[in-house]
Amino acid sequence: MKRILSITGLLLAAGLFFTLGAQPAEGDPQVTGPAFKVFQFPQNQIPRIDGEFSDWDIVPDSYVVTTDSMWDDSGKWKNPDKSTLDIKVKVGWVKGLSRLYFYYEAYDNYWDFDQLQLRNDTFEICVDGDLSGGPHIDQFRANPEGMSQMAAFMNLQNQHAQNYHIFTPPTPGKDWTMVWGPQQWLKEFPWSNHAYSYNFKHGGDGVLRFEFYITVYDYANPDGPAQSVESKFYDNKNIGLCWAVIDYDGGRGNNGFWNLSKYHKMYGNASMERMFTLMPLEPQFTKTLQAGWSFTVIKDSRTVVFRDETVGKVNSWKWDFGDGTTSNEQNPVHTYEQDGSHYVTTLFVSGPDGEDRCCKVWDVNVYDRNNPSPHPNN
Ligand SMILES: [Ca+2]
Ligand SMILES: [Ca+2]
Ligand SMILES: [Ca+2]
Repeated sequence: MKRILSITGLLLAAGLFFTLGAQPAEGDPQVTGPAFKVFQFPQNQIPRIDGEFSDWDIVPDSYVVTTDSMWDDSGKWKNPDKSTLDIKVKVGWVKGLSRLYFYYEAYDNYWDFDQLQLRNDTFEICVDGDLSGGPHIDQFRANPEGMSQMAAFMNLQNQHAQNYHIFTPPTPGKDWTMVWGPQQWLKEFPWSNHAYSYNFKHGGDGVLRFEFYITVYDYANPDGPAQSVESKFYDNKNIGLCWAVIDYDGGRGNNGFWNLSKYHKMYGNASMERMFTLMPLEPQFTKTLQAGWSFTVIKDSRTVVFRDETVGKVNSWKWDFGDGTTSNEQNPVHTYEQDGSHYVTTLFVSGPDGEDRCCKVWDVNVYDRNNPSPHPNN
């Protein structure tokens, strides 16, 4: 009898593994389907985290992810039912920061937030800024025989992908989120910030609106941000991101675990997240022609490699190096005759959409310490 029970147990466990633990396979629509889009805010229009949401109006509808893209993992609901939960999410980024901004709007028929514990209506997010995939919670560690769960918690949990349980809204007096790992600094300002707006009490129905940002790490060290590596964000980068809404509606357990992934275990295995693309600026936020350039000085020389970084169509370039000489090459290499720290260097471009220029004052400094020039330009 005991043996039969254990076989049944094994079969049950195997069944659970296949329904909950299977890896996304090649050809799976979750893997091959189009990526969701992360809106790029212009640098002078990033959201202010203040509970006022007009800063999100510039995000086009094509970026909105709704309840219709989600599955209920708990088995209670076959299809999304907007009478129990209806959400709308916008995600944004801005060039120069490794932050993800979120706008979260949700209708719930029963807002459950009266307990000082994990139980709370929750927006759970998992993010994997370099798409490394793989387990990021202790119980999914690869070597359970060789490493205790607590050691795995300290050495694995939340490091290469991060999980946040965000309370929507938090029970009064409770912190806004549970960061599931030993990196509690992640939920502090300036690594994150948040603001809610709602007008209901525990047990009531209504709409909650919420904006927040998080900072994404390829490696998040428990000791703090100085020991950690922020993700690098750039146009068209694909990242891993997923969320679930755990909807408590007053009963004993939850009344739905609405997941953007088909794989329940996305909460601890980044390979089960969804793909999101950090989009370039929408055309209405870009100039058709924007001159730009960067440079590198060859060490201990007066030779400078200039790189054109103009955005837009260009027919002709003119560089003024600030020493009385010019060039019409796109990416010139120029050797200054005099050492100097006061050169004013300008790139002029023209094309079918007009003209532009980019001037840098005293940025280009050259000094050949082995062979200093007799008449430095300063
Ligand atoms: Ca705002
Ligand atoms: Ca509900
Ligand atoms: Ca609820």
